Amino acid sequence: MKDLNVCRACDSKDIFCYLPLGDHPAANAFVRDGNKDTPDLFYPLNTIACLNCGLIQVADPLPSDFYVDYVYVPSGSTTMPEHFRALAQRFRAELVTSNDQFVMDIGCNDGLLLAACKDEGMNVLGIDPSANIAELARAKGVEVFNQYFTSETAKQVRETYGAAQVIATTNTFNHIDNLHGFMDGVVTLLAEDGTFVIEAPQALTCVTLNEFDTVYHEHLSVFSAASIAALGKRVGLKIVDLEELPIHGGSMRFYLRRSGEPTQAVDAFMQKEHDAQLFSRATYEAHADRVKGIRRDLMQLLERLKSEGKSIAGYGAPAKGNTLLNYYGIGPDMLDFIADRNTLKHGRLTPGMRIPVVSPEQIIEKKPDYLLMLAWNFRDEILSQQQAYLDGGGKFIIPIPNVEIISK
Ligand code: DWN
Repeated sequence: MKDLNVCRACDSKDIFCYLPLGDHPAANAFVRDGNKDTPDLFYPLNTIACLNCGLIQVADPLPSDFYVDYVYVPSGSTTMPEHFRALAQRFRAELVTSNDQFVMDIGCNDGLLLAACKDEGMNVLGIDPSANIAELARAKGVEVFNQYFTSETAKQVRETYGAAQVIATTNTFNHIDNLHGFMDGVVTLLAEDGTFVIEAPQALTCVTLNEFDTVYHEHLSVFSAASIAALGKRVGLKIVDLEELPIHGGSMRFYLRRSGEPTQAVDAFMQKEHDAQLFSRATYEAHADRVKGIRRDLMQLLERLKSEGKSIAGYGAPAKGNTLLNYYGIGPDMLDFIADRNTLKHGRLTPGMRIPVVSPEQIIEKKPDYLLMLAWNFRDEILSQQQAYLDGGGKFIIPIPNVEIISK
């Protein structure tokens, strides 16, 4: 297992582990029926902060072919298709000036963003290593270069397809161990006046809203604006604009180009990170204390409800849910099942705590008294979708940013 001796973004040695989460299985390694007798592989999960650039990071233990058989698709919510349609419209309006220019999406998954770009009349190419998910993108008419993105594949793509006017990467940049090699590939592939667009969860909300569960072996990094600036500077790119996004508990979208004046939003957000003390050890120690406080409150609540004979299940089987369940030690003795809409997860067990994942119909059938909402980042969508459950007297427990009970 590789240790992290210097920061993955800025090479600083001023890094420290503020939240050792113990040994965890890979958060998306949902156990197939046929593998129930095979023990899970566990890896240390130590959350580390860089006090120089504010990058939150973990060491990368996952096997190199981990993403070839993948279960996550963004289409499991109604929020994401709308989100990507708006992004495609911004590309059309501001970044792509002619139809022969390419929009490339690294980690294109099921092609949700590129399909929206095609609808806007743009030329698109997806780059993604996951063989099974790439088929979903191709079914949407999106061509996929089915490989990991490295500085080597960047050369191949450029030779075959030419330069990219826009290179997008959404919820993938945080999966990359060799960020420097990735950035070298980006500047190889990017047109001279092209734009590199990074969308990923942000460090500031991760720390201030106690979102410790969004850090797991797949999510090697949670980015501050300062860490993105450091990565860009190394290859001659600078942040010219950025947006704060409410999705996934708080994300950022960064626009990087070789030249151009940064908008005011860039300086304003950099100042916000300083004002929030994102480069001070005390900020992370306070976060770790709050995370332990949530454990105390949540476990006391679950144990009391169980002692009162209440039935409890889970709603949403996100990867982040497995960080929470494994760190807090919540298993099938506490949650009868976890309901999730993503059929790729049905009939599987959650990694580590081995709780069965079922279709949401089971909620109507089994009528659990309480549902622990592990997909808390889709709180509003789930509460409106599950109104009938609430009307029937069911209650939700929301664990992040603080333990809360929601009833009718
Ligand atoms: O970067 C990543 C993020 C974007 O997505 C990946 N590395 C892994 C994945 O993380 P996650 O699994 O924590 O993501 P989500 O999108 O928070 O997962 C939500 C889960 O909840 C999905 O399995 C779908 C499910 N869901 C549901 O059953 N009913 C979601 C909604 C909105 C619903 O109504």
